[in-house]
Amino acid sequence: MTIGSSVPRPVMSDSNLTERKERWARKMSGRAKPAARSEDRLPPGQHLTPGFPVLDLGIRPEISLGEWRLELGGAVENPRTFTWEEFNALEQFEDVSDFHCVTTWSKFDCRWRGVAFFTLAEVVRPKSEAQHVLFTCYDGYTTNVRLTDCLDDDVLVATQFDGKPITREHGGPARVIIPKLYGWKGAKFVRQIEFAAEDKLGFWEVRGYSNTADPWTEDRFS
Ligand SMILES: Nc1nc2c(c(=O)[nH]1)N[C@H]1C(S)=C(S)[C@@H](COP(=O)(O)O)O[C@H]1N2
Ligand SMILES: [Mo]
Repeated sequence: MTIGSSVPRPVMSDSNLTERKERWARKMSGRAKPAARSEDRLPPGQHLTPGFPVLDLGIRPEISLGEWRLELGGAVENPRTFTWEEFNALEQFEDVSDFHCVTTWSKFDCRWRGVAFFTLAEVVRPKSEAQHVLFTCYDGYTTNVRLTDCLDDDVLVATQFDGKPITREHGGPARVIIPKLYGWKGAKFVRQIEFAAEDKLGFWEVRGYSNTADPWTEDRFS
C-alpha cells in the first residue's frame, strides 16, 4: 500500500474530529454513555407516551429498496450516493436513546440500528467551511441541523427500530435520529444529506420552529 496518495485531506478541525471519534469509539465498544445534558431524563414540559405516535405531512412515500438512494454532497471532499446494499454494507451502529417531540410527548429507550452519522462524515469528509447540514426527504420534508449536533455520538441514519426494519409510517426505509434535539430535526424517509457553510432553514424552521431545538431548554419556537 502506498502512503501519500490515500492520505485524506484535513476535515473540519482535525482535533475536534479526533475527539469525537474517540468518544464514539468508546461508545461503540460499550464503555461509555453520552454525556447527559440534565439530571432529569424527561425534559421540561414533556410527558411520557406509552405508544409511538406518528407525525408526518400526510405523505408516506413508498420507496422500494431497489430505487432507494441516499445522496451525500455539498461542502464535502468526497460526495457519495449509496444504494441500499452499499449503505447497509457500512459499519453498523446500534444505540438506545430517548425521543422528544415538540408536541410534548417523549418516548424512552428507543433501540435504533443503522449507520452512525459519524461514519458517513468519515466517508464524505466535510470541508472545513461546512457548519450546517440540510436533510431532504422523499416526502419533500426538509430540516436543517448544525454539523456539530449531527456529529454527536448518538446520531444515526437508522434502518431498524427494535430489531425490525423501520415501518413506512415511522420513516422507513431509513430515517435520521438525533436524540438530543426535538424530533422534527430527525428526517424520516431521508433521501439527501447536504453539507454547507450557510444555514438554510427547513420545513418547520421557516414556519416558526426553533432553529436549535434543544428539549432541555424548551427551545421550541423561534
Ligand atoms: N420526512 C419527514 N420527516 C419527519 C417528519 C415529516 O413530516 N416528514 N416529521 C418530523 C416530526 S415533527 C417528528 S415529531 C418526527 C416523528 O417521528 P415518528 O412519526 O416516527 O414519531 O419525525 C420528524 N421527521
Ligand atoms: Mo414533531
